[in-house]
Amino acid sequence: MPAPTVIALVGNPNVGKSTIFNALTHLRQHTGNWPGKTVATARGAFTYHGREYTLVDLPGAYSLHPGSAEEEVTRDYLFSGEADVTLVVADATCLERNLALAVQIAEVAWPVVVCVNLLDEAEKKHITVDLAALERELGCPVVGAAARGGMGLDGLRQALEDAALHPGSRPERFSCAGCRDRDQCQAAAALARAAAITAKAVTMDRAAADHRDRALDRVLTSKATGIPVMLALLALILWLTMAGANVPSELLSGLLMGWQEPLRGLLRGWGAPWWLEGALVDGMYRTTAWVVSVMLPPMAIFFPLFTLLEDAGYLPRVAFNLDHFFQRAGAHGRQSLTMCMGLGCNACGVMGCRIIQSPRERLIAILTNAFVPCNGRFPPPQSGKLWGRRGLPLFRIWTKGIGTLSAINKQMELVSVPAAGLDQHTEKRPFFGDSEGGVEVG
Ligand SMILES: Nc1nc2c(ncn2[C@@H]2O[C@H](COP(=O)(O)OP(=O)(O)OP(=O)(O)O)[C@@H](O)[C@H]2O)c(=O)[nH]1
Ligand SMILES: [Mg+2]
Repeated sequence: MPAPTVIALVGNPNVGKSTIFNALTHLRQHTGNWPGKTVATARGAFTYHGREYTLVDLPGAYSLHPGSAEEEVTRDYLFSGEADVTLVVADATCLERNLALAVQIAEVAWPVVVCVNLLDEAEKKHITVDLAALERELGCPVVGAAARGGMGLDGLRQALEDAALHPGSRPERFSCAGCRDRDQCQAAAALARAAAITAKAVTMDRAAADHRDRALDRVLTSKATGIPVMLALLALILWLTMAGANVPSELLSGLLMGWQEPLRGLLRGWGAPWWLEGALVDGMYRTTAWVVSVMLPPMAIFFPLFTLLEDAGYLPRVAFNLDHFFQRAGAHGRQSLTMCMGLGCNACGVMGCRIIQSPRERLIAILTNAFVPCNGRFPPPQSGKLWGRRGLPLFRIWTKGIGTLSAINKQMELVSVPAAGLDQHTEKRPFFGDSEGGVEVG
């Protein structure tokens, strides 16, 4: 049996690589509406026309000259030469920036297939992509897709098979032998080429395309309304999590605690000694029942609500709104998101710190996440009040957490690892920018 054909899945962040990976392999890689979710390679397999394929989902990259650890992972994998075919996923709504990477990749890897994803979003933004013109200009197969709805996936499988069986010849390579800074020269040439190709293959009604996004961004990220809207939204989520969880918490607690005596009776009936009964019922069972009834309902409310905000593309706006304040404490705006996650569960909050690129700021976020009270440390569920007698300790823990964050950050300033600004986002529905748009903080 021949070895599986290895396909590398590359592209800018948040263009739908993992969505395509999941659709082809039927696995469940994390997808979400912000850049930088995939931080390490993931592998999956699928079969098409009896041939086996291994798909490698790589972290998003803007260029082959890495500016972050994730880009390094992608670059190193591509240069390892393991992949037989490279699938470049591009966002149809901001093709120019995406093509710059595709052009660079075609220089170092072959055969290449380009998948222009998010055609549904492009249509909504009155952007038309001429796939045939793109194919002509790039010199490699180009497939259109809207992967979330499953559109174009059959064509993609076929194009991958064709590329694996008949790689064709690589287009002429760009030469910059005489240049002093080869990397910069290649990057500039790729950008110029991408701009020229986009001009030939993409038509857009810019005013219509930007109207809704700009209007939303004016409300959600402006100085006057951005912070109040954000505070109101986060307060609502917190209130729903704490007050709303009381009802299922009490129900669960009543149900699970009610099983204690029957369980005790069962053990006594079997003649279990008193110490075993105590260890099993008063120790293991009661603790588990307590933890489940206290922690499960808030988590079951908080995480879906947070996911809704994520899928709506609102979370990067929160990071953007708070970046200025966090920078004053020597931290990164994205830390606000990991601190929010910490409210649900500190373990998830710490794991989420992977989204912060700078090692120094990531370390700060990890060390200080424990000062955000997770729902296990919230006031007892019966209170349901944030600011009541029982709510006061929560507020105190919070303020202490923020105080400690500043203090630790001051110490961390001694660690001379450069900090990184927020990168440019391209969130999908309901608002996401194009190559000139999006949220950018230097
Ligand atoms: N409307 C629409 N949304 C899509 C499509 N493909 C992916 N998405 C959404 O785009 C967002 C990003 O998708 P991912 O698959 O996580 O993107 P990625 O390229 O793996 O992102 P990183 O791992 O961060 O680089 C998610 O919210 C997806 O649901 C599509 O064809 N149409
Ligand atoms: Mg991904």
